[in-house]
Amino acid sequence: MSFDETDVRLAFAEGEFFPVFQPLVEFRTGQLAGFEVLARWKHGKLGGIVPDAFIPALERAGQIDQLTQTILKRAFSDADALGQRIPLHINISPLQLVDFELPGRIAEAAAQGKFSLEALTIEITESALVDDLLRAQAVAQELKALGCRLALDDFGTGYSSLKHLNALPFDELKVDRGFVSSMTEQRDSRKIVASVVGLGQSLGLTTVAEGVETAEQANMLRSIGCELGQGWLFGKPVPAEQLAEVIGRLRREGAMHATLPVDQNPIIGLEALPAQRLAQLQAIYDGVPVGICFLDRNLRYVSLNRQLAQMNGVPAAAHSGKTVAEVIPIVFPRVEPFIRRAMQGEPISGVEIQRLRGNEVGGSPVVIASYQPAYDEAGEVVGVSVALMDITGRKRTEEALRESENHYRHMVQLSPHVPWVLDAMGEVKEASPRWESVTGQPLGDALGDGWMRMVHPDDVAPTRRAIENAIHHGDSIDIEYRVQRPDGEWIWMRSRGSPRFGPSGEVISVYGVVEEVHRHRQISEELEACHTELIAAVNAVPIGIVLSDARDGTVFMVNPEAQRIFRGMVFAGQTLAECGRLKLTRTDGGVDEPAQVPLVRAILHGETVEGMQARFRHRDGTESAVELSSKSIRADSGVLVGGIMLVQSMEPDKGSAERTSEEDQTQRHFQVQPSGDRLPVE
Ligand code: G
Ligand code: G
Ligand code: MN
Repeated sequence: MSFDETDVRLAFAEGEFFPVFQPLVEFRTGQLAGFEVLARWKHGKLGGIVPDAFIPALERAGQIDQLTQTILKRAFSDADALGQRIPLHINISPLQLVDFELPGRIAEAAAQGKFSLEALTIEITESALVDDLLRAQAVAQELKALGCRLALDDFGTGYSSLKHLNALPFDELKVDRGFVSSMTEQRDSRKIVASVVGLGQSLGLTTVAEGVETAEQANMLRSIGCELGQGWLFGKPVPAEQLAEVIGRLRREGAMHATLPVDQNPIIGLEALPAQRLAQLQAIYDGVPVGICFLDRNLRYVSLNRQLAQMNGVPAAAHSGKTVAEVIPIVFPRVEPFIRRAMQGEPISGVEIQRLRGNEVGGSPVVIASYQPAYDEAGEVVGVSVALMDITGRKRTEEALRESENHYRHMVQLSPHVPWVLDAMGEVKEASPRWESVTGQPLGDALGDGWMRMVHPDDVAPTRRAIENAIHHGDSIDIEYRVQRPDGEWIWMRSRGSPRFGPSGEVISVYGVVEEVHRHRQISEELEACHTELIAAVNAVPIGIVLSDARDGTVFMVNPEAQRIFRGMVFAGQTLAECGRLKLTRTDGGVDEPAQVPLVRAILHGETVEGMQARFRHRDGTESAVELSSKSIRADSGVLVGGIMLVQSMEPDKGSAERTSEEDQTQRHFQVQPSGDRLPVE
C-alpha cells in the first residue's frame, strides 16, 4: 500500500485532502476554547491515509504548502458556515516557517474565508526545528504582526530545545501526549508535565495538554495549573459536518468537564489564572505577619519569607541550601519531631514553642507553630510547610489585659453605680454584682427580664417604654423606678444608659449604670411636701400676702386674701411698675396724700413699712381701707432678692359674694415659682 506523486497531484485535484477538527477545552470551566485543524487524506483506492504517512512525503515533494493552503481554505469556510467565531489551531511544518511567502498566503486565505487572524494559532512542531533561526524569527514576527498566535507543538519530544522556546515569540506551549498519557502512573512523567507547565507559566505562555483521555488526568493537569486540554476525553477529531454537533455537546457538558478544584490551599483564588495565583501567593507570603517556610524532604529550606528569617535571627539569604539543624541548632531538637511527623503525612497545628534564643530581652519569644505536609499531584509528601506566629506580644497583652481588668473590677465594685448591659432585645446580659448589695436581690434573678419582677407595678410600663425607645430609636435612657428590697421596702433607683450602634446603625446593645437615688429622692419629696404645706398655709391665712421677685421685678405670688382685697389690681406676673401705679391715699394723720406702694419701696429702696393705713381706689372708683406692711427679702449673702407685702382689709368682711369675674381670672394667674427655692424673709 503506497502512493506516489501522481496520487498526490490527483488528491489535490479531486479534493481528497480535507480538515478534521478536534476541540480544545478550558480545564477550569469546561468551556470550548477552539479546535485544532488536522489534515486527512481519503485516497480514492487506498482509503484513509494517516498524516504521519503523507506529510513527510509532501514535505519532500515540496507540496506541503499546497496542503496547508487547501486545509486552511476549507477550514475557514467550514468555520464561516458555523456563523460564529471559533478559534482555530493549524499545524505547519518547520520548513514552512522559513518561507517568506507564508504570512502573505495565510493572510490571503483568511481574507477570502472571512476569518479573523486574531483567532488563528499556528502550531509548529519542534522536529529538527529550524536550521535558519534568523529567517524563522523574521517569518514568525510577520505572522504575529498579522495577529496570529504561535504555539510550540509536541513539546518534550523529538528535538526539544529550550533554544527555540527562547528564540521564537511563542504564545502557547503544547505538552506532548506521551507524557500526559503516563502521568497518572509514572512519577517521572508527572514531574516532567508539572515542570513543563511551570516553565510555560513562568514564560507567560498558555499551556495546553494533549492526549487527555481520562478525568483523572484532567484533574491532575488542572491542579498543576495547566490551562487548556485536548484529547479523547473532550472529543476525537471530527469532520466539518459534525462541528456544530460537537460545539452543542460541549456547551451542554461544559460544567461536567469543569475539573474539580483539587487545590489544597484555599487561600488561593480559584478563579485566578496560575500566573496571578503565583503573584498572589508571593504577596501573601511576604505580607502575612507570620513566619513561613517550606522544607524539602531533607529538611532543607526551599523558601522562606522575611518574617521567618527575622524570627530565626538569620538573614534570609543565609538559609538557602541549609538544613533546619544548621540554621537553628538550639531549637532544632524541639521542633524536629513535629517536622518528621508532618513528613509522614500528619498535619500538626497549634504547637506552642519557646524559642530560647538566649539573647532576648524581656523573656524568650513564644511562637505557635504549625507543620503541614505538602503533597504532589499524586499524594506523595514532597515537603513540609511551616508557619510560625509570634505570640510573645500577645502573651504580654494578655497579662496587661488581666491587670487592667483587675483595676476595672475594683473600680466597679467600689462605685455606687451598678453598670449593666442590655442586648438588642432589651434583656440584661450583664450587671455588676453590686446590684445585690444595693437592692438585696440576687443578681442571677435580675438577669434577662428578671429584674422587671422586682420593679414597682406602677413603674414597669414607663421603664419598658424607655428601654424600647432606646432599642428602636436609639434614645438614651434616664429613668427612675422603684425596686423592692427583700424586707418589702421600696427603694428608688435611677438608671441612665446609651445605646451602642452596629455598622448599619442598628442598636446592638445598651450600656448604662443604675444607682440608688432613694435618699436623694426622699429629700426632694420632703421638700416638695413642705412646699405644698407652706402654700396651703399661705392660701389659708386671713392676711393678704404679695411676694415679688427683685431679680425680674415682677409680682410672683398673690394669695387669695390679697386677691380679694385688691380685686384684680394686683396679680401674679404683674410688673413692679404696674403695681406702683396703684392709687393709694394715706389716711394716717388725716392727711390725704398719694403714697407709694410699700412693696415697691421695699424692693426699690430696701425700705420697711409697717402698718401703713391707706385707702385704695378700685377701677370702678370705689375705695377700700387697708393696712399695708412690707419688707425686702435678702439672700444669705445680703443681696436683695425680693419683697413681701402684707395687706389687711380695714373694712367689715363682705365675703366671697363680692368676688368678681375679674378676680376669678386673676386666680388663674396665681402661680408659685416651682423652683422651690424659698426666699428667706428678712
Ligand atoms: O491526529 P493526527 O494523527 O492526524 O496527527 C498527526 C500529526 O500530523 C499531528 O501531530 C500534526 O502535527 C500533524 N499534522 C496534521 N495536520 C497537519 C497539517 O495540515 N500540516 C502539517 N504540517 N502537519 C499536520
Ligand atoms: O499536532 P498533534 O501531534 O498535536 O496532533 C494530535 C494527534 O494526537 C492527532 O493524531 C490526534 O488524532 C491524536 N490524538 C488527539 N487526542 C488524542 C488522545 O486523547 N489520545 C490519543 N492516543 N491520541 C490523540
Ligand atoms: Mn498539533
